[in-house]
Amino acid sequence: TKICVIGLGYIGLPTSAVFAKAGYDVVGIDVNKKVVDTLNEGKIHIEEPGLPEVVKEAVESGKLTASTEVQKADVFIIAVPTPVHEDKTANTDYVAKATESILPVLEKGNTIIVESTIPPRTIDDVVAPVLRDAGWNLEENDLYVSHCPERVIPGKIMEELIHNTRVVGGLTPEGAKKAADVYRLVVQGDIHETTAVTAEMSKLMENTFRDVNIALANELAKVSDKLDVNAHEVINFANMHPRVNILQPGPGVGGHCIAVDPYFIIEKAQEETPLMQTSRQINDSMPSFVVEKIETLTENVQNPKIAVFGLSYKANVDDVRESPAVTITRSLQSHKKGFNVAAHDPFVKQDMTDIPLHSVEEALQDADVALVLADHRQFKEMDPSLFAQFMKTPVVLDTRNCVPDHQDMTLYQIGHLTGL
Ligand code: SAJ
Repeated sequence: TKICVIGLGYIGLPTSAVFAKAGYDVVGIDVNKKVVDTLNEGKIHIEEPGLPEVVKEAVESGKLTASTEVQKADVFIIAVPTPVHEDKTANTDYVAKATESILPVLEKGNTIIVESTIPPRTIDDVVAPVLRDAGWNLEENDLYVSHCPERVIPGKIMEELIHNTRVVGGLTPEGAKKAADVYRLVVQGDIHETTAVTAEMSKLMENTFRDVNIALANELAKVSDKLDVNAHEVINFANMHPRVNILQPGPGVGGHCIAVDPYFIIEKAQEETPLMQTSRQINDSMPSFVVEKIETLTENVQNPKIAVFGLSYKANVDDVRESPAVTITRSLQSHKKGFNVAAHDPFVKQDMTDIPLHSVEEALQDADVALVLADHRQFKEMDPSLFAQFMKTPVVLDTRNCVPDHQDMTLYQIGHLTGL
């Protein structure tokens, strides 16, 4: 079995590596020559625990190669981005282009799997027409077409790729079966076969479920602020109920999945989705809620210095895409109050953002407020006496409920702002 993976990003690259490691011939395709060259040297351009070792081994064994040109294969896995347009509708152009790109090399009996997250009916209405226009009879299974949404969480991709349950939706039942057989080569979790549109909707509902539930936690944080209640205690007690699991409030929802995917459903069913739409608004309102709290904390200070801890969208990753921490930092930088912002992040590297990065000590030196925006393990394990040691006034606003408290500092949390 030869596999051609289109798109060498956070999904395509680990997927290529896993199949190659299992002994299959894999060629990874990317439009970016630098990404291709890096991979052919046995190195990678993204950060993900466990991935560098597997890629190195796979490239050295000759099972994994990369190219900018598609090649003949038995199986094509499409893992290209589906960004959103300005109006939040999905841009499926990359999926369509990837499908077009394989037309010259397709052969009867090939299996085509789209892993990219796509709006409901994209396989039926975008992917299939490209193939039909090229003369393939999909109803007769000239080609086996399916959607198998990726479900891995950044930071644990290598583990989840193997162990997660997969849902495979075929354009035809035979298409689903063929794709399931492909994943059975490496996946140890269960594999369920269904229709393409059901697989599309299942994936989108997983991320929407999470978005709506985080919105509920964020709404609770705002209510708790108004009523002067500790939301973290409330969550703790409520979650002792056997059927309740409230998530954690925070500075907002980031990443390129959960903050985006609900819109793929909303665009197809505007009238029917008030809950999904409101949840997006609540989560998007959190950065300005945080900035307002910083304004209150620095009311009587001229040009306050804010030490920002964490720029990535969540704990222990370097990904700054759609990060609420970046939104908050930029809004402080351009604020009329003239904040002096000094950011620190142990994962994010300087070439990933134009926000200047500093060491812990530099960021804290003479700061008026420390603002914690990511629950990185380094912050959880940090010696909290550092705040009092370096800051002008040891006031900490922790939006992730992660920094240990200390007698020499004043700690506020999103969800527990008593005294503010
Ligand atoms: N967040 C909170 N409170 C919480 C949990 C998360 O504020 O209680 C925030 C995070 O800080 C982050 C955002 O939500 O900013 C999303 O983080 P996440 O860890 O929930 O999810 P992602 O975006 O890293 O990955 C999700 C996963 N989906 C689900 O868990 C349903 C992953 O399995 C998917 O594969 C991935 O989206 C994807 O690619 O779609």
